[in-house]
Amino acid sequence: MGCNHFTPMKKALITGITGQDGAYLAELLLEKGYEVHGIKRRTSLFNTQRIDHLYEDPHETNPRLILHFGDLSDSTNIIRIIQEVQPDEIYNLGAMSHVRVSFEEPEYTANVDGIGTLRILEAVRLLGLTGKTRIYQASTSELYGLVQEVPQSERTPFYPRSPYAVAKMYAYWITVNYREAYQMYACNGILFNHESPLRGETFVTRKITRAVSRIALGLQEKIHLGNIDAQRDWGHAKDYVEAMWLILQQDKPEDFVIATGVTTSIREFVRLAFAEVGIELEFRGSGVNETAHVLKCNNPEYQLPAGKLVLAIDERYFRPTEVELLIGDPTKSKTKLGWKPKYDLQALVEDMMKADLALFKKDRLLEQSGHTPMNYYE
Ligand code: NDP
Ligand code: GDR
Repeated sequence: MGCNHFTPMKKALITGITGQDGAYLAELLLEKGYEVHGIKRRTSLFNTQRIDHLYEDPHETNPRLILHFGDLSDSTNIIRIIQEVQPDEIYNLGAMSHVRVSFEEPEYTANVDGIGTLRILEAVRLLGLTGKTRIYQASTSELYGLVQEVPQSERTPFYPRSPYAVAKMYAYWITVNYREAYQMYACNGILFNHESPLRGETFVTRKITRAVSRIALGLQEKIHLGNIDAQRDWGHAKDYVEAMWLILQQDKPEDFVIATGVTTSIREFVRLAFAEVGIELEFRGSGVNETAHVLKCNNPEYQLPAGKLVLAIDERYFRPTEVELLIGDPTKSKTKLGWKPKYDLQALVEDMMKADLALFKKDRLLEQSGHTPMNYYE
């Protein structure tokens, strides 16, 4: 969809544009002809690596990607940016998005993930933009928490199990409330876990694909994980940002579950990632004593001996309260939005492993030529 002289370019504002989803969504909206504004936080080091390829020099004429300094904890900043941009669509993706970390920073998480959403809604209302600006709220399958029923749909009751999920529950309901109270086009996308080569390094899938690449290349001995019995419904972030856009293009504002409908354990994800480098695993023991060892290495490029310990459990990664099983029912999004994911789990693992192997092959080259490779933290 291009734009011509007669159709003014649509403007979108993305909070969290420097994150995984923000980067894929910005790319998608630019392709669709939007002018894309993003809010980025001031940080002591650059934090725009995921969108650098989309960046246009502001000194050139009419850049279509424009970044604003801001923070979801700062109401006046949010009001000013929305007033300046006058967006047709706001995608509220900004959040302290790590469930385990939310137990360490509960108040900050409530402020940014919960009240931050209110700040966006209230800014749109106060600025008289309720008839113009459509709002997407990044809701989450974490709302389902302690299993009430499976698969989980738009009608499944919530039972949040972390400060993150409780904050997101406030955000969910305040979005519904503003829609009903002020006739705003404001919607929740209840997205199940979605991953990609751009996934943050401390989320479990990316932690695994990075570690497996490094282990295969001889840069790391083993990986430490927490609860590998947990099961997640994993999709690819590229597919999921398409759904966010579709949610804002409907006649009526509604909430949608976005999921694949397939669930897999963390243990199985580990097995699939090792299989990508030709390594078969044997799991031994159980609970905190469970370990994984090389059963067979079928790829001569990676010389790992049979029996080598490659995975151990570390209780530090356990959560005080866990979400054990997520499996989404995407029937509504399939029928009403016509949304269908292109990636299945196997294709997702392949994509992530390909990217991380390439990344760490560069690292190995650096090491072999006497340079210090990147730092690696678990
Ligand atoms: P990321 O953690 O990759 O990105 C989060 C973004 O929010 C980053 O741009 C981050 O900035 C920004 N941010 C953090 N704190 C603030 C703040 N105080 N003010 C403004 N911006 C802030 O998350 P994802 O891209 O994976 O997720 C996007 C959204 O979707 C989040 O709200 C998340 O909770 C939600 N979600 C994610 C799912 C998933 O599986 N990925 C599933 C369901 C929901 P910086 O780069 O500076 O840290
Ligand atoms: P999640 O994602 O909590 O589902 O939240 P994460 O990848 O962090 O955890 C998934 C499951 O893996 C288990 N796990 C570990 N997790 C991490 N991070 N590190 C480990 O070492 C580890 N070992 C086992 C966890 O206990 C958990 O059960 C993500 C985020 O993107 C949220 O913002 C989003 O709302 C939800 O997905 C849907």
